[in-house]
Amino acid sequence: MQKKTAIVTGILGQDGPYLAKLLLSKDYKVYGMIRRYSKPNFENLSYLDIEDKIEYVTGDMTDESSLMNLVKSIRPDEIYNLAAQSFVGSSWDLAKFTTEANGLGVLYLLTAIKHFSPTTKFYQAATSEMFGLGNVDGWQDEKTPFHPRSPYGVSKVYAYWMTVNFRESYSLYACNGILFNHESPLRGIEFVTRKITDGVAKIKLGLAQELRLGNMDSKRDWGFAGDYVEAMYAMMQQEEADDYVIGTGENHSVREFVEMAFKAVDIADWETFVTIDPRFMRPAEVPDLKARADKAREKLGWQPKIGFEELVKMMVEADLKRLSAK
Ligand code: NAP
Ligand code: F7E
Repeated sequence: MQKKTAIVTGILGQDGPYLAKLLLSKDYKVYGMIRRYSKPNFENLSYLDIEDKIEYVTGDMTDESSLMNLVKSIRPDEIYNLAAQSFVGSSWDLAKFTTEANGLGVLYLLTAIKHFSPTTKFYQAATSEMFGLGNVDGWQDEKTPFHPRSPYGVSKVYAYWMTVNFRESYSLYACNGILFNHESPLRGIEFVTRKITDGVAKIKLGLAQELRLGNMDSKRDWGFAGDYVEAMYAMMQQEEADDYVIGTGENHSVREFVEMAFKAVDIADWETFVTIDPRFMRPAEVPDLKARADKAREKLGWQPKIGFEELVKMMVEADLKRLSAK
């Protein structure tokens, strides 16, 4: 039997490698889309030992013709669109690029599917940042109104509705995974969880004396990226395409994350190491996110396996190991 094929955009990021590993375990041929670099960084793929198992193809979310060519020449069974300017903090300074890559890029991909490969299934990496201030009694689910608070959130709302619209207009199998924050040892260093676990590991090893952070009060529903890619895959194997909220249903403040990370290295007087730095405050904040993922549990049979404490420990230990090896 012929292997199933999938294009994964954003293959070099955090989620790309976890998803690719899952697809490879299911015997897919995986095409990983990367931009044109003078020196690409395959570190996350080699961390999972799959660097040599991917077929790399060149494309850029801002370059319509590159996406058209890929869809036309590969005509894959599935496309997982994970590529994005995903750092909320930079999206005010890079508002146009963020809009083009995260918003228009999705329109280009959907249009390419419609014209050249209408049976290809499409997964869009939507996000809890679309909710922003929106909540119902402190929770967010598929029916909660969007009120994004950053150019990143706005760009993802555009992509979300374009995905829904192509599903409704052209009967494409196109779905949105509305994923809440998910983390891992592969998380980019500028995101708060990895910044904290890397900083705490450095302090423990005597390589740094302080950790500078912004808003310690905001709350996030943090899960493990390895669990969340299973939900992406499950969404693409249903009878009909649909949109799903994915999260743990438990949230914690940045302060609690910091406390837990220091606890993992047996440092009790953690407050002496933390400095609040206004440079890391945002023009508008998303204060509180908590997923009600009942639909995913009922329809996809999905639930997270790794809890908050285990996640923090996993990330701190990975950073200690990485830094000690240097
Ligand atoms: P990530 O680590 O930032 O990875 C994103 C990838 O997209 C990077 O490899 C980046 O390439 C690539 N990319 C950026 N601009 C591009 C462009 N113009 N053309 C092609 N590729 C481009 O993000 P992640 O955490 O894996 O998240 C995956 C997706 O899920 C993103 O769309 C993100 O917005 C969304 N999401 C993430 C979370 C989360 O908590 N992690 C939650 C909800 C939704 P370079 O390596 O070249 O920079
Ligand atoms: O911030 C606060 C910050 O940058 C989390 C992306 O994957 O998840 C991610 O977006 C919170 C915010 O992630 C620092 O103000 C305090 O309230 O780790 P973050 P994010 O903005 O939630 C969503 C679901 C996505 O879709 C995004 O792609 O932590 N915070 N001090 C800080 N944040 C950072 N980065 N650095 C600080 O020093």
